[in-house]
This record gives sequence, C-alpha cells and structure tokens, in this order.
Amino acid sequence: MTIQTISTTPYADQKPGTSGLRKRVTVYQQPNYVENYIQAIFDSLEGFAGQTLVMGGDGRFYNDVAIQKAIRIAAANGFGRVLVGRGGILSTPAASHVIRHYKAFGGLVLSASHNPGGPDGDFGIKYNISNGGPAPEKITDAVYARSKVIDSYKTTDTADIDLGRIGTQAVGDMTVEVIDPVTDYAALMETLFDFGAIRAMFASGFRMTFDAMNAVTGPYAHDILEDRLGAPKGTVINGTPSPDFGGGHPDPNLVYCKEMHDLLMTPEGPDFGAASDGDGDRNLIIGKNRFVTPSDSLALLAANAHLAPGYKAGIAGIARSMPTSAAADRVAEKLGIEMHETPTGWKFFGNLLDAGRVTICGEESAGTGSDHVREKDGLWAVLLWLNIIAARKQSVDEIVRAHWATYGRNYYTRHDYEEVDAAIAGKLVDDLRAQLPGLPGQILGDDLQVAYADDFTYHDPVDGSTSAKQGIRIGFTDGSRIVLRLSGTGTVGATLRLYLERYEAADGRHDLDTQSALEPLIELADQLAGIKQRTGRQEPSVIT
Ligand code: G16
Repeated sequence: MTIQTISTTPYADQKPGTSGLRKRVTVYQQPNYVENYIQAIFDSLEGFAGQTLVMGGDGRFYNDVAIQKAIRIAAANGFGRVLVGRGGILSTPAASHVIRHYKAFGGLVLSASHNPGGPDGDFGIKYNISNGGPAPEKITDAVYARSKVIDSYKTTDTADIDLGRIGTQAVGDMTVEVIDPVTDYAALMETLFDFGAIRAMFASGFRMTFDAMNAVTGPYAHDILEDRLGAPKGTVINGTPSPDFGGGHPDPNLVYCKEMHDLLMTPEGPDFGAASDGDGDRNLIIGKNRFVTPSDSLALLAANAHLAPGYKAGIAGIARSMPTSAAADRVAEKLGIEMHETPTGWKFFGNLLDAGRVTICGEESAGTGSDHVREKDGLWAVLLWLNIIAARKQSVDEIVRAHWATYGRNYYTRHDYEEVDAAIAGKLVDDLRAQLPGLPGQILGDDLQVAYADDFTYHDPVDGSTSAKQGIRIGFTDGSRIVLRLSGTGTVGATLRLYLERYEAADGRHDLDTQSALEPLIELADQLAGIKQRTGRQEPSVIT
C-alpha cells in the first residue's frame, strides 16, 4: 500500500448543520468534496493512531462510493481498524451502539436522515465521538474552520473493499471488519425490553404495521418484530432498503405516512402503526384512532418507562429540545427528577446522558431515545411503546387519554415553510428578534399576556459551554408558546419552522382538533412575524 498525499482546494460551504454536513448528492460529487470533508474531520481529531473507527450509512445513493473513499482515507491517516456494516449499512442508532460496544474512537455516519435520496436527492456525512453521539459544536466548528483552508488529503492506492463479505480484510496496515448490521443492535434491544410479554401479545392477536419506508430499518424490523417477537410476516412493509427509498420521502410524518394513518383510523385497521425514517433514528407512533405527537410520546414514554425491564429502577431525568412541547416537564415534575431544555440537535443531549443526569431524551422532530445509545432511536421507541402496551394491557388511545387526565394536554403543532428564499427568511427572523425586548407584559391577540420573549441561549450544565441564537420563543402566562427558528438540516433555501403550543389542564378540554385549538396562536404568530406576507405563502408546506 502506498499512502498518497493529494493536493486539493477548499470548498467554502462545508459547515456542519444541525446534524452533520447535508448537501445535494451533486454537491458531494464535486471533485474532492468528500475527501476534503473527511480529511478536515480527521485533522480536527487527536490520538486516533491505531484506533478503531466505525462506518455505516443508510444505504442511500452515493453511500457505496463515499464509504470506499472514507476507508482509504482512514487507512492513510493511521486508523488501526474500521468496523463497517455489511453493504456499508448501519442505522444511525446501530452505529452509535457499535461505537460504544466495541469502544471505538468514533464513527462516520453516512446519511441525510429523512431527506429524499437518489442522484437528485441529498447525501450527508456526520462524525460521532467515542460516546457514540454526534460530535459537539467544539469539534464541528473546528472541522468547518479546517475545511476552509485544507490544501491536501491523504489516501491510499488500494482497491475497493468487498463490503458484501462478513469478515476481515486488510487495507495496508489497517484491518477492515465487515459486520452484520443488525446482530449487536438486536441483542441490545433484548436487554431493554420484555420480549416475552410482547411476543405473547402478538401471539394473542395484537396486530401492527411497521413502515420501514424502503430505508435502513427494514432489516432491523424484519429481524426484531417478525423473527424475534413473532409478529406475522407482512407486519413490516417497505422493508427492503433502496438507494432512493423507492422514490419516496423517508420522513415518518403524517404527510408521507398518510396511508398508514388513514388505515389506523378505520375499524379494520391494525391496533398499532409505526414508521421510521431514512437512517432509523426517527419514529412515528399511531394507535387505532389515535396519532401520538412526538412531544406527547416523549412524555408518555418517560412516565411509563419503568414498565420495561431496562428502566425498571426509574429514570434519572428527562431532556427535550427547546421547541418540543412542555408535556414532558410535567412528568419530570411529578417524578421529582431533573428536566433539561436544550437547543435543537441530538448532540446537545450527549453531555447530560454521559453525566447520568438524564435517561430519556426527545424532540418534536419525531426523535426519542435513551441512554442505551447516544442517538435518537426509532425502533427503540416502537419497542418501548409495545412493551408499555403489553404491560398496561390498554390501547394507545386509552394510555394517551389517561395521561392527559393526569397531567393535562399540551396541544402542539409545527408548521414548516420549506425552500423559502434564504434572505427573506433571515430578515424575517431578524425583524422578529428586534421586537422581542418590547413584548414582555403586553397583552396580545385573544387576551394572551407575554411572560417572556427571547432568543434561546443554552448553558450546558456539564461542560459550561454556551450556545446562543437557538430560536425565538415567546411564552405566555397561560403556558402557551410561539417558537420560531430556521432549520439546520435543509439543503435548498431556508426552512422556516413555526412551533405552537397551548396547555389545557388535567380537568380541561382534551378533545379539540389540534389546529383549531391553536388557531389564535397561529394567527398571532403571523401578525408578529409577517410570515404569509413576506414569504408569499398562504399555507405551510408541511404541518406536523
Ligand atoms: C436532526 C437532528 C435533530 C433535529 C432535526 C431537525 O434530525 O438530529 O436533533 O431535531 O434534525 O433539525 P432542524 O429543525 O434544524 O431541521 P435527523 O433525524 O434529521 O438527523
């Protein structure tokens, strides 16, 4: 093997977003684009000589090309071993587990998550550290700084690795071990949940549909739900990963899983429906006649986690991203445990999990997870729901209603305006930010008094770091909130996210239609920010 040092010129746009570097495939296909970014990552790390690096992706278009490049660059930079999923595949939570389980130095996760795939779709690369979680801002800032001045990268003159063959191969001095992507992850799930009780529930006729969206969770779901838990064959649909997700949009929300949602609302539908996204970290939960919002799901899972063997001793604390509803806060209060509000991005949970201050984390963007890995985990959430249903012997709807009767209901919605002109979106946010100091104390709209108005700043209680400008929040004295921020995962223009929340007490009205219940706040947000007028859009692109 010869190590080659290849001259290159920097790209100006390799700034990692909410979750790694996500760009159009065509951007990644530019000369040396992948090479520059991976070398910039390695240049920002220290002490990895001879260490293990995990690699895997969601199997999307360009996964196979990028992973071969990454293997050669890792060998040339002195890693001792690469662990890679067969076919270059690892779901994001499985990659996190493999990093932790084999005590790797870190990992490269090749995914653009729920974004569409294919030659005209998106691709992404994310670096995870030794705790299995996404690199913190300290590292992603260093990677960006390095990418702007990089002038060479190292690679080898070796042939492609056969990623279809389980076992060990060599790239010069570096070992490449191709592993089964499912085995370790499935074994971890068996330690957390009561597989016997869930198996008995399926045996007694409980029916579910799991939509793998032609993405990475297909093999995991077939193995765990059908083979280990005995759910009938056919429970998992769209279970074969494809490079362009079968032409679909692998985002498990009510737009892209409408068919499943509608089926669950009929008497003939199954008892339970769930889905996961491109890389397997998001989840969608729908019971018969009951869609569960991700924010409610976080609160419910936290309140009931003790019913699963892995959490029977109770949970240490809960963390949620700032735009996520405050439903979980009420659970933490009742349990007398810590509650943390962090910026959007799973990377902000890492320190709290490592310090043992929280056990369960979640986000409004369909992500929930626990300290078993350092990523959100779609199938984990599905299995915890199944465990809770099996233990409580109640339907999802009954469990949700009982929860609201105890804690009250946080009506919640998110309105996305996608592919907005970036300059218009930026100005909209700036102008709203400028209004904030004058808002507290004002009575707005339908008798809503502003309690606070700020641009969220997070102070990490573990490492003392500060992250500013994490989203505008306007809170009202009755517990309602308007939150507005720009997405950090879009690849074209800007995506404006408007989050709305209203609290209805335990003895309040819990049967209102969500959009109607939030209508006054939706109108008020538009008055304050001028969304329709400035964007020229009459409706959001997606409502979740
Ligand atoms: C990523 C992050 C999440 C975040 C989501 C949406 O999820 O890991 O923490 O909530 O993006 O972020 P934004 O609102 O900035 O678009 P995923 O599933 O895309 O990796």
